[in-house]
Amino acid sequence: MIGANTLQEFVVARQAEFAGATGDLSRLLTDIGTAAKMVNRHVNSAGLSGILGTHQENGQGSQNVQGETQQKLDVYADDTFNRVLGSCLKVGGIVSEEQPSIIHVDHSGRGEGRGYGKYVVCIDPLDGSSNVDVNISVGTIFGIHRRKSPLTQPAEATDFLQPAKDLVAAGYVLYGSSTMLVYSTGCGVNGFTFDPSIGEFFLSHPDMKYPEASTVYSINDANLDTAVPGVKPYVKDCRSRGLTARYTGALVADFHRNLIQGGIYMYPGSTDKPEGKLRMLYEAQPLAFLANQAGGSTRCHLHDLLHVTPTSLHQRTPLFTGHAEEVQNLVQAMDAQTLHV
Ligand code: AFP
Repeated sequence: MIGANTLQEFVVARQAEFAGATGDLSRLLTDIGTAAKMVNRHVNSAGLSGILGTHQENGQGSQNVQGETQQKLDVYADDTFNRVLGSCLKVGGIVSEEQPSIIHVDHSGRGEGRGYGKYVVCIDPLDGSSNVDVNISVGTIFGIHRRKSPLTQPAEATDFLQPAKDLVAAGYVLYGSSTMLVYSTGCGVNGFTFDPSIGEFFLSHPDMKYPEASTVYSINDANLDTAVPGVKPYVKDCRSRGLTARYTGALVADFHRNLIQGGIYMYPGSTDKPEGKLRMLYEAQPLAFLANQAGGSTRCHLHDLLHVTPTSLHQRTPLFTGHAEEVQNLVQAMDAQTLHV
């Protein structure tokens, strides 16, 4: 793809490969790139700009709909993505980790024929935000569905509650030692690195695929004893095969490393939390879509997560994602335990 070096050039060049493409999705993807640059600027200067720490409301720490303490940067990232996506004419609704219900985006006051956009976006604006205060990587995760409900009406929950296999695009931004935007529209996975001196994302990781062999497994070791049967013996097996453990506590960072180095990410259900911790719509589904496009696979417990239809907006799910062979090894270990129960 000669000449298609910036994110915007690449998105537009790829659009030309789809007969009948209108450019609407391209516009939306480049808007996500713009919002990512704004959040990136704040994340990178957080220690200097007084934006570290928890968000306060009426002198008290605020919590999001999940009951988690909100960081100042959570609130900034949420506001920024909602503002940018809300002004994109292609967006008809947003579901954010930080908001209790659907944010309806109505463009009817903005000119004739404009109502509600044809795409809905599921977003975790700042994943792993508890890492911010200790200067470790954080990320943004997004998934985009085409609406099913009429465009003359506000988006409905069913527009968001679609299986991951039906996403039209998904991706993440990793605010790390460098900032990267990685996305897929279902024709492979491509990664772009932000050059702060120019203010652009440039194609740096074309056609990302899991390597042949895995070297890493990622799990919160503190949860191992309570994890569903099969996970602990599988981790023991990983150790005996020489895989090394890596876990940052930011899903985007762990997923990205495992995609590049080969590995598996696990956040299982446990005896006290059978659904685990991670959110289906704006964490698990977009990453499952990307893993599949990169030759990997994803399970929520024993089911292929790509085919699961969510039932609620803030649903949680166990998540096992990464190198297809490792996911298969894990499934076999879980199967074996289930058979012995
Ligand atoms: P926060 O955004 O609240 O920090 O949660 C991050 C996260 O959802 C995901 O990015 C991590 O993989 C996971 O939680 C880490 O959870 P544990 O701290 O329970 O391991």
